[in-house]
Amino acid sequence: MEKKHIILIGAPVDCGKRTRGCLMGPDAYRTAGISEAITALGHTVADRGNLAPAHVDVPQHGNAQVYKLAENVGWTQTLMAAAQDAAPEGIPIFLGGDHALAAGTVAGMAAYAASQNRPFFLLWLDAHSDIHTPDTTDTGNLHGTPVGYVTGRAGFVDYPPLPATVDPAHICMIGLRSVDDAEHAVLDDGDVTLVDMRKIDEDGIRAPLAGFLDRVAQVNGLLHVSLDVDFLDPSAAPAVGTTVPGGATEREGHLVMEMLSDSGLVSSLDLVELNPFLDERGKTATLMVDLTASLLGRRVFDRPTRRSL
Ligand code: 5AB
Ligand code: MN
Ligand code: MN
Ligand code: MN
Repeated sequence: MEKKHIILIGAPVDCGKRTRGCLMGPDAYRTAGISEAITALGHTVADRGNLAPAHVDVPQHGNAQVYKLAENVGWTQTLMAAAQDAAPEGIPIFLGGDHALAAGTVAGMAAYAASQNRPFFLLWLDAHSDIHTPDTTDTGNLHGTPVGYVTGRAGFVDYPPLPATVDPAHICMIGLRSVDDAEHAVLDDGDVTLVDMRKIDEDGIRAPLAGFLDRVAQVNGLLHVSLDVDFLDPSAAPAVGTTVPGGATEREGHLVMEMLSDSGLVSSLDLVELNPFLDERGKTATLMVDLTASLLGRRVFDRPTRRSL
């Protein structure tokens, strides 16, 4: 694999839901050896440390359930700028932090792609579709809304205006198994490519991902990958507040990452929803670091292993 410059950006976002602990995520990844794993593959790494959210004042949202709106808006502003700042220099990896952070990272990367006249694509690896708006969320937890924001849905009144919206036809969600009614209302007849667990069980995870990557490659797109810990089965990755049984296996996770690595298309990555307070002896943090290493070129053999190839 081509050697890259990797920029680690700590985003200890913990305001996207009521269960606390994701603020410890960036340091758990560092403790699990993320920098060392990346440099061992021959890439260079710059760790920019942890960011803090911009301070903003916003009125309470009309939906009284909405939790910590001001902090979410502040993080969105900060991370949108951080993504645009880092992207010209290398591949940013955003160390979360809960998934609310993707409102900023995805919006920032989409803005960068637009500035380069490159089409922007989003791969969403998650049990959930996270396409609520502050008006449709039942829980009020804004980590369930970043895809709603970046696709330009109405209702994000106090959020920064989007420099570039993400085309739903350029989004592929893999791993889905918990989608709310209000999310079905936008997804069922929409343009997002939806790969739920049934599809994975029937066809395998390779075919749908390969189809999406072909589409990105055909138009020389930039691809942002957002990896939610709960994409994985809780038996492999217990350190998450929103566990949903029946998720992707460790092996499926590695295959996805290896295919992404082979594609050479990935411009940026979110590692989100790790709650180290809920982990078992660092198992989940270590797996997330290993998956990142697969994405950046770690292999058992650096050549095809089948003799027929
Ligand atoms: B995650 C739920 N749809 O809106 C909601 O973990 C869960 O970032 C959102 O994918 C899960 O609260 C957000 C029930
Ligand atoms: Mn998520
Ligand atoms: Mn999720
Ligand atoms: Mn979650």
